[in-house]
Amino acid sequence: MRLLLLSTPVGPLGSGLGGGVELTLHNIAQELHQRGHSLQIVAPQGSQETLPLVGISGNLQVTAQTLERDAHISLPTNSVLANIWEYARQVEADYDLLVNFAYDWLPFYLTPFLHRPIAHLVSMGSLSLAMDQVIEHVAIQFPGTIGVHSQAQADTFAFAKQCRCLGNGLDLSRYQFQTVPNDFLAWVGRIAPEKGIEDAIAASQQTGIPLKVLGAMPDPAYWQQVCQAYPNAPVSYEGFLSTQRLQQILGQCRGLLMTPRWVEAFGNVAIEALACGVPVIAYRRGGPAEIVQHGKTGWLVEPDSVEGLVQAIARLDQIDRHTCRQQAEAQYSMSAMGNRVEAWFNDILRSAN
Ligand code: HBI
Repeated sequence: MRLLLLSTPVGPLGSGLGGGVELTLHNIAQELHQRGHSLQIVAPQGSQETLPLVGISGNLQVTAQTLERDAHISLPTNSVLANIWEYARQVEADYDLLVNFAYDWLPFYLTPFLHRPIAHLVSMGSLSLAMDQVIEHVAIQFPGTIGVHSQAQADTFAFAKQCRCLGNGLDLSRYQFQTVPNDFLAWVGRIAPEKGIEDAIAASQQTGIPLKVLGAMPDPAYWQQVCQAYPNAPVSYEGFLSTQRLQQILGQCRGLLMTPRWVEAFGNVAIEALACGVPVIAYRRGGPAEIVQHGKTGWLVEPDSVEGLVQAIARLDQIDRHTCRQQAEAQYSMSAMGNRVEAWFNDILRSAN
């Protein structure tokens, strides 16, 4: 297939501004290139990518999760999103399929105006009425072209049944399996209210087991406030690390705690832990609840229950760390994800011709 991959407009690839979708786009591109498909990535100027890439200038888009549910659609002047899709309109005839990674109104609205089929990989759950409406319109008019990462994410939309669940995938060769853990737990993610770090810290204070916190800290004041609430908790902040450093520390821990307050669309961190052989304790909420195999590769806990976390921590030793790595290899490798994505693209092309 000849594929045109259109990236998120919130930041250049490699800047981290695009969050999980940067890694998802790169992994899908890498794997499909490996399989002999020809592809071109289109992304904001300044993007880092080893594969063929066109950098587009213009002003970045505001991130969707900071908006209110009734927010109007907005575009800055000289919008990089609009410029990306003007480029797509000019070159679409050279490709069989366009793949949209942006969680933005414009690509969905433009879908009927373009001539080539478009696969939309939706990276988050329902966030606003305007986005729900425009995605639903495409889901109905172009059946099978809306991809999501988990059923829980799909269920946040009225058109859940029209969504194609793709899971996600990682380059597992970057994650080393570690058999014998040290005596500490880990929490990994952006330190923000929707991630529920307070509960993980409370569990660490109750069990007395040290907790290592890894991830971006967008708001240090929030972190201070959380630490003051739990002065005796044995918690240490390790920083926002590269994958190499992250997996080194993550692989040594007895278990990963996932305490999301919101519906995580997927939970890449859960499969990073499994790849290192680390059991995952997660609230039974969102994507992580579909990843963790209760009692086999971790424990699913009553949402927002610190007591539940504490009881699950006591049962971590019942989990075989080899089983964790095996699940990552079976379901979340580049080839497993590549099979799901390639099948999705083939189905779209088949129904488009
Ligand atoms: N916001 N407007 C907008 N567009 C995106 O593509 C987008 C976003 N916020 C976050 C995001 N993409 C990615 O971090 C997802 O992986 C969550």
